[in-house]
Amino acid sequence: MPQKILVVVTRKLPDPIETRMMELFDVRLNLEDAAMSQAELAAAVQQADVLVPTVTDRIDAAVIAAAGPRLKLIASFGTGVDHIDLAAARQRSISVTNTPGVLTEDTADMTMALILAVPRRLAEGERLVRAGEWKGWGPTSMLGHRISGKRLGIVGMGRIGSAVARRARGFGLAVHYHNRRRVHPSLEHELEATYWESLDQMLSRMDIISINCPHTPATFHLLSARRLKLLRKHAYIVNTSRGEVIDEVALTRMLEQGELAGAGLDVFEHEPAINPKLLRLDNVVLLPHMSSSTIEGRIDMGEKVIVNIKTFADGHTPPDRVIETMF
Ligand code: 8YV
Repeated sequence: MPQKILVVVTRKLPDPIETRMMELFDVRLNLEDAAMSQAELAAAVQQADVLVPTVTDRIDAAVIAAAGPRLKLIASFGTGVDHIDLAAARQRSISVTNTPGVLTEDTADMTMALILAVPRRLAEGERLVRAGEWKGWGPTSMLGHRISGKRLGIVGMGRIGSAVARRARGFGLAVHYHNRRRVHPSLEHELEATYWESLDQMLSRMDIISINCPHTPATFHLLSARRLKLLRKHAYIVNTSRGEVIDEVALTRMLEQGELAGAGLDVFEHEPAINPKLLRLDNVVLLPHMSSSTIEGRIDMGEKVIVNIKTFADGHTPPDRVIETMF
């Protein structure tokens, strides 16, 4: 019988995925789910044929340099690949795959939840009730802002951005977007979306901004201090992509000083650390990077990882191969 390939998984995955992996591969699981250090990652890639990392692992040039001759595939559990040095992997002829598509709807749902939660002060209201401080209904108490009829500016009209746009239309929002490339006219028509070639121009005219682009060297601090200043004082910003896309220090300062109405953040620049100043603000909703956290989504992601590994091991191009020029 041919020897099974050695697959090292860096975090605890859903049980059905781990069970299937044990059937198919010689798999090293992380049942305790303790995050691996850089040294442990380097040791893992010295022996493995395939590494299955997640967003919490930094697969940098040093880890890739430590890879043994057997390592041929990094099959990441997740869509974003900003935690992997793709150029270093390419130089070592190590393929990289991700899990696109299967977390689109879940992430868009959570984006929409934040788009509703911040202007309608949902978390603030919940805190008030739990603190036992609610004194009863009042005609001017807990007033938020109406969603319907407002302008939503989507930064990054890929799969997730489009799924957010579909939901937003149902809530009466006018959809605007900025993307590196204008999307196909049929999609623009379906979403009744207005394209802004200039991000600056779009930012200065929106009521709500949703960040849905990947984090790449080109989008690091895309929402820089200068660009954040273009936003209107009554605007809200929601981020379910990557913290690095927004200059978090500048954003926090503006929220503190009332130069922005509020923010809904599921991701942060230095996760899991959160700027303590953000924690003190009432007009922000802060989530622990959970936009794609559904059991269905996690199982689908695991299935994709398995298919990518199997296809690769069988000598074919895995369906979700990532190449640098995609980003
Ligand atoms: C994933 C994400 O859960 O897929 C992504 O890019 O940000 C998350 O929603 C995470 O990456 C798992 O590794």
